[in-house]
Amino acid sequence: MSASILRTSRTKPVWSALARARFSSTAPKNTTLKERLAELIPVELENVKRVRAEHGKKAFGPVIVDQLYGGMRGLPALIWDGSVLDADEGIRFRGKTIPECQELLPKAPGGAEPLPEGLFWLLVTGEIPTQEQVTELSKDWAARSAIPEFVEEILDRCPPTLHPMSQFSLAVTALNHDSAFAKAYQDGVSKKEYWGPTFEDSMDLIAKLPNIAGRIYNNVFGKGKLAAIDPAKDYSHNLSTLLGFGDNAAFVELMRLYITIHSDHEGGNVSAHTGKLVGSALSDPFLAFAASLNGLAGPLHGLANQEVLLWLSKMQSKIGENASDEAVKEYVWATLKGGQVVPGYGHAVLRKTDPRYTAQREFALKHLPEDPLFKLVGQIYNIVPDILLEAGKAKNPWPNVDAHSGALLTHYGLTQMQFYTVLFGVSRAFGVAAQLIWDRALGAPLERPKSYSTAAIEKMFKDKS
Ligand code: CMX
Repeated sequence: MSASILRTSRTKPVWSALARARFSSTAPKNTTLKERLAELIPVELENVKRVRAEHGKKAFGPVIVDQLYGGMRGLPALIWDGSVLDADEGIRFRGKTIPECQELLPKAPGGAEPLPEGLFWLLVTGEIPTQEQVTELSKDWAARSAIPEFVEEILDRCPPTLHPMSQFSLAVTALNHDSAFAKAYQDGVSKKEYWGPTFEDSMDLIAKLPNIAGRIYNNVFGKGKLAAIDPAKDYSHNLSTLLGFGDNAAFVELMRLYITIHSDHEGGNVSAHTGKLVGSALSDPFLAFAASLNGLAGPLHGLANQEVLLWLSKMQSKIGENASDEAVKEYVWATLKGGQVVPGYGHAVLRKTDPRYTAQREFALKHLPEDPLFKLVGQIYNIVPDILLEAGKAKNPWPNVDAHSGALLTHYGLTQMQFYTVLFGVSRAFGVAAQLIWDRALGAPLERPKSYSTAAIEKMFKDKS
C-alpha cells in the first residue's frame, strides 16, 4: 500500500488512526463523529480491498443442505463490524466485552453505567470517545429529536389496541418523508457520497426515537402530556423523562445500561440482518430500520422480553407468589408439554449464560436485591436449564437477555409489558445504524443469496450419485 494512500487530507499518517481504531483506543480529541468517520473511511476502504485481494477467493467452510433448511445457522454470510458474538463468551462491541464497556465508556456525572452515546461512537469508529465528544452527541441528538407533526398525528390516530411495536414501525417508516439519503439519491448523489446522508439519517433516526417511544407510551397507557426533551440532558435521561421516569436516578441509570447492552448482537440476528438486507436495496435508514423493528417484534426475537413477563405473571397467577421449586418445575414442564417455548431461554448462537443477562443481574443485585420478581427470575435460573437439558431439545439451556429485562422495568413501575420491545427497538437502532453507515461507506452491494427448491436439491444429488 502506498504511503500516499495512508495519509488523510490533513496529512496526518492514517495508518496510526486505523491501528488506533482496530485496537479500540481512545478517539483523537477535538473531532466530531462525522469528521472522524471521514478520516476512517478511506483507510477502511483500503483495508477491505487488501483483505479481499489476499483472501477473496478462499473457501470459508462447507455449506451443508441442513443449513438451508435449518435457518442458516452458522452459515458465514455477512460482514458486520460493530460487534462479534462468541458462543461461549457472548458479545463484544468492537472487541470490548460488556464489563469493559462499563469500565471504559464515559458516564454521566455521578453515574456508573456507560452512556449509550459513547457506545454509538465505539460501534461506528472502534474508539472510546472523550467525555466532551459524548456530551456533543447528547446535544446533537437533542437538537434533532423533534418528530414531524404528521408523524405525531399518525401515532395519535392509532388505536391503543394496536401493538406498540406496530405503531413504532409505522412512525419510523413515516420518517422516511424527510430522509436526506432518499433526497440525495433522487438528486443524483455519487456512490462515493452515500455515507454522508446515511450518517445524517442515522443520527436523525436515533435522535427521534425517544419522542416516538414516549408518544406511544403516553397514548397507549394514558400517561397524559408528553414531556419535552432537555438539551442539557443525556439521551437516556431524556428517554426516561418522556416515559415519566426522569426523576428516578436509578431508572435513568438502568436505561443507560439497557440501551448499551441491547444495541448490537452481531449481524445475523433477525433485526440486524433485516436492516442490513433492506438497506442493501438503498432503502434509506428509516425504511431499513422499520424493517428491523418488524423482525424484532417477533416472539422468538425481541418480543421475548414481553413474553417472559407474560409467562411469569401467568405462572404467579397459577401457582402463586413465593411458589416452591417443585411448583415452578411443574409449571415449566407444563409449558414444554404444551408445545410452547420457555421464553428468555435458549439462543441460536450462544451456548452459555448471556452476558447481557449477567449485566442486568448485577444491576439488580446492586439496586434491587430484595425485589420479589428479581428473586423469581433467580429461582427460575436455578430450575429451567436442568429441565431444558433433560427435555433434550434446546441446544442452549441458558438464559438470554430477555429473561431479565422485564423484571427490572417492572421494579421501577414500568409494568406495561407490551411496551418492553419498544425499548429494545430504541436500543437496536444504534447497532443497525452504525452498520448501515459503514455499508454505504464501503459500497456494500445488494444482498441477493441463492435459494433452492427441495426438488432442485434432490435433483442435484441424484445427478451426482
Ligand atoms: N424452550 C423450549 N424449547 C426450546 C427453547 C426454549 N427456550 N429453545 C429452543 N428450544 C427448542 C426449539 O424450539 C427447537 O425445537 P424443534 O426441534 O421442535 O423445532 C429445538 O429446541 C432446537 O432449537 P435450538 O437449535 O436450540 O434453538 P434455535 O436456534 O432454533 O432457536 C431461539 C433459538 C432463541 C429461537 C429458541 O431458543 C427459543 O425459542 N427461545 C425462547 C424464545 C426467546 O427467548 N427468544 C429470544 C432470543 C434472544 C433475542 O433474540 O432477543
